[in-house]
Amino acid sequence: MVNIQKTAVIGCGFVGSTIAYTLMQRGIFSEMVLIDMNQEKAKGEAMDLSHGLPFTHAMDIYAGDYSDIRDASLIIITAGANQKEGETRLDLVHKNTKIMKSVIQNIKEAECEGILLVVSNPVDILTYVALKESGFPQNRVIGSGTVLDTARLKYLLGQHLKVDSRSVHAFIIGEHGDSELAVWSSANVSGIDLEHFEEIRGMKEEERPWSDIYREVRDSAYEIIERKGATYYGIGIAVARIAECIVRDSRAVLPVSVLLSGEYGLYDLCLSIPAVLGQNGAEQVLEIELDDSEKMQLEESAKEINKVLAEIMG
Ligand code: 6V0
Repeated sequence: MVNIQKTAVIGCGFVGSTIAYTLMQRGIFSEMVLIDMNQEKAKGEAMDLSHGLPFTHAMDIYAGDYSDIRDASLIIITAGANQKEGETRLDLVHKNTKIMKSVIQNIKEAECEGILLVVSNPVDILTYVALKESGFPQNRVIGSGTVLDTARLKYLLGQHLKVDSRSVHAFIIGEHGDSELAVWSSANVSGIDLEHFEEIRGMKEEERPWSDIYREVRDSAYEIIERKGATYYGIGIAVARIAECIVRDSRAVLPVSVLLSGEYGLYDLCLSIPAVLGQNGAEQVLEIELDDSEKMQLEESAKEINKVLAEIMG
């Protein structure tokens, strides 16, 4: 039996502990188990977080092992090496594939029925590895994908257009990495296309910085890692948002990494695409309108992923 109010975080480094901290503040779970191969680290994080509980919500937070996650409704996987300065996400693939396979083996042995949410990078590749190794149905294995990149895009557009980023509707899709793309053709502010919104806000055409904004989104992780060594707050909040959609069965549309089975003419790979998220995980993968150039960019992104998949799954 799955306990909808129980989650597990596997990997308690910068990202896992920040996710745990964010989830604790949100009050969406009543039980959270932390697992790390460094058990003392998991224990230390659980102690530190628990000391904040008198100020937040009633819940149990503890360090555990795989026998504790059997009834968790959501298993969040952040175990693995992070990018070092100058490394791309795809550079991490060999070490993190090995780690993902061992984590999934443990999850399988625990006979979990919950949803797997992969956060470790390269996330699209590792979501595919998790899906194949677990044998879980495709709706139950998702990656955090470009939810964070999309938030970065909305934030930067909000700054440029001088509007609350929550009123901006736009997606980054494709690989959570260097080949991702912005879907400019349908980007809008509350139904008003960006160029018209710029006019309304009194901006001139020559000030239009779309390509700079795209580059800033794509390269954000490199910029942050160069300055502070790792990224974790943005992804912490992005993962909490995904968790909320699943636990509350809210059916929000977020660009998570999911298996494609013919959508956009692509098969048998995981890529970040808008999907309806609810208690069953990715309930439906959506085919949003793309213009010809966006379709081509998505195909190029899929090619990059397929090259790596051929290497590690072959
Ligand atoms: P970190 O701080 O080095 O933490 C990794 C943790 O994983 C450590 O505590 C390890 O002990 C633990 N670990 C390693 N192997 C295992 C194992 N087999 N079982 C259990 N625990 C294990 O890294 P950080 O937290 O910064 O990053 C974790 C992963 O998240 C990396 O792959 C990052 O690249 C990735 N990120 C993904 C993002 C996204 O948007 N999807 C964003 C930021 C980072």
